[in-house]
Parts: sequence; C-alpha cells; structure tokens
Amino acid sequence: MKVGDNGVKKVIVSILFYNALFQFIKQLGETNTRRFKGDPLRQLPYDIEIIAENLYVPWAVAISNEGRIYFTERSGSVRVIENGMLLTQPLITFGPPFISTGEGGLMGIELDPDFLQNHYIYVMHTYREGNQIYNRVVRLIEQGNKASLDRVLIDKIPGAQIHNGGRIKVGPDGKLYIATGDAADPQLAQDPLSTAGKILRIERDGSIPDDNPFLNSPVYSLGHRNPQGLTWSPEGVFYASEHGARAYDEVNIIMPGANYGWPLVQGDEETDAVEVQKPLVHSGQETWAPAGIAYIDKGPWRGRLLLANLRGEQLVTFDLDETGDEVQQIERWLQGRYGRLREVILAEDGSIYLTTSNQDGRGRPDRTDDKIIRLIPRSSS
Ligand SMILES: [Ca+2]
Repeated sequence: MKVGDNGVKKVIVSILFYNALFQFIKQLGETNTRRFKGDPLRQLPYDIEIIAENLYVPWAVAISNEGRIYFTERSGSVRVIENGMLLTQPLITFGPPFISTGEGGLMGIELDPDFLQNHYIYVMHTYREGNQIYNRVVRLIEQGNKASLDRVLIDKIPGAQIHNGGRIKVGPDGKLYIATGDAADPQLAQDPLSTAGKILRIERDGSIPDDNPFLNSPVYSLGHRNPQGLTWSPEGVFYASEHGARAYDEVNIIMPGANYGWPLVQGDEETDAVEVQKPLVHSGQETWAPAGIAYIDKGPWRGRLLLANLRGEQLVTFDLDETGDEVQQIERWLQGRYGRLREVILAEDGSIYLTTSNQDGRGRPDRTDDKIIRLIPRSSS
C-alpha cells in the first residue's frame, strides 16, 4: 500500500510529538531525582578493599580498641578478623534454642566499652520456645578465641519470620539500645506493653535504667515497623533507620518516649489519633530497604550519615546541617556494585566497613558472597 505525502507527514509529526513528550517526561523525572547525585566510581573518595569473603550474611560488625573485627553471621556464628586475617574457627556457634529462620537468626553485635578489661560481647538473636519465635539479647564473654553465654539480658521480644529488627548499640550514655521489629503484627508497635516495634534501652547488665521514659519499662521509643540501624552524632543526636512497607523507608531522629507512627502513619503522613514524629528523611516511592546506619565524624565523608541499602543495593549518604537535624543533600554510591548491603560502621582510623547480604534469600550471590568491604580514606582527600 502506498503511503501518501499526507501519511508521511502524519508519521513525522507523530514522531516529533512523541519525542518531545518523551523528553518532557524524562525532564520531569530528572527534576524529581535532582536531589540525588550520580555515582561514578572514580569520584569515590575511598579506596576499596575486600577484607573477607565467602561468608554467610554477615549481619553486624563491631571493632575493638585493638582493631580486632568481630562480626555475626546470621546462621549463628560470631567470627573474628585479626590483623586482616579471618580466623577459621568462630568464637561461638549458637545451637538450640537459637534458630535462624526467615529474616531471623544471629543479628546485632556490640562490644562493651570496657571490652579489653571485661571481654563482654553483646549479641541479639532469634530463638524458639515451644511454638513461639522470640528474640533476645545476651552477653557473651570471650576467653582465648572462644566465647560462651554469660547472661541473658532481655528475652521474649516477639519474633517472627519477618521484622525482627536486630541492631544493638551502646549509646554515648553507656546504655544498651536495641532495635526491635513489629514481628509481623503491626499493632504491637503501638502497644506500650509489648517490646515489639520499639527501640529499647537497658543497662548493660539487663536492668532497666531509672531515667527511661516509661517507668520500669525498657521501651525508649515506639511505633517502629522494622528498624535495623542505630547511630549517634558526636553531639548526641540519635538516628535510627527503619524499613517502610513498600517504599517509605525512614531515617528518624529518636527521642525518649516519642512515637514514630507505625502502623498509623508512614513517611510524612499526619494523624489526629496520636502525636507522632515525622522522619528526618524518607524514601518516598523509592525502596532503600535500609539496614545499618553510621554517622561519620572523620575522613572525606565527615558530617554525613551513611545508610546501607538491601533492596536498594547501594550506600546512601546524607549531608547534614550543623545541628544534624536537616538533610541538605543526598548521594548514592556503589549502586548495584556489591548487591545488597546490610551493615555500615565507622572505624577509629576513618575506614568504613560494609557487609553484603546477598545470601539472605533475596539476593543474587556471586561465587565469593558474602563479603566484608573496607572503604579506606584516600590520602589525597
Ligand atoms: Ca514513621
């Protein structure tokens, strides 16, 4: 069939129209994402070193004042890297009632501030009692490259296949802070009597601090869905990361007794039901699936908050203003390069340690996953 001149013109006009429309839509998209800067690897102000590989979901890392690196594998082992060498024998491998199922298992790890004297290691793990799944935080004691269970600090934190939280950190006040998930039962996050969907605060011996916001309760803040990251700035601003339900991932500034809204609100939503704290920043329609978070107070990224992304498969950095309560710029790094990132932690020397989580059942592990990655400040920066 012959296409007449008019037909050709119509086609050309259509092409021009759709091209213009495409450019317009593309610009709209760029406007929406302009706050995010690109990620050419050459600009990374750190050198990259893989310090351990062929691991199974290294969930959390803690570094002693001597520079020994302690980390958990979700399957139940606490392991050590000493002078750059991974020790073949774990310090401890948990057995029953410990379980590693779904998102649960051996998660957070923290060393006592007086670790070199008392050799106390704190870990959070999932366990089974009867038909119930719970999480607990226990104190281990290390002796001669072995660790043993010394004391249960808090137990019966509701657990489930999903949403076990899992991060533990000693705060600047010397108390132990614990991020717990809603254990797939969202209402628990608003229940002040439940330890699910909370940030908890206990003494390092397991007792309840006198100055907690609720009398005789470990609850420090409530209304959390599945927080997996805790960190503080040197000024004492307390940040926590939290998984949203389909996008709306959050970074919150945590204040004692405050309610962070789940499941009543997400992101910047408002409610008349209760007074809720809005996030410092949220991911909107994007999915970060944030786990570890670290405030960086030295090196090239000084003054930034770093967020390890699982589904997002990247490291997101937030430039903060001087008071630390406003985000000025967001950048993404290492996009897709190492897959799912679980932990991010700053070392004394300014290095930043990341872990991958590609063997957690939701990733595409390569032959050397999982890994611990060290970012070393470039001397030129
Ligand atoms: Ca919230």
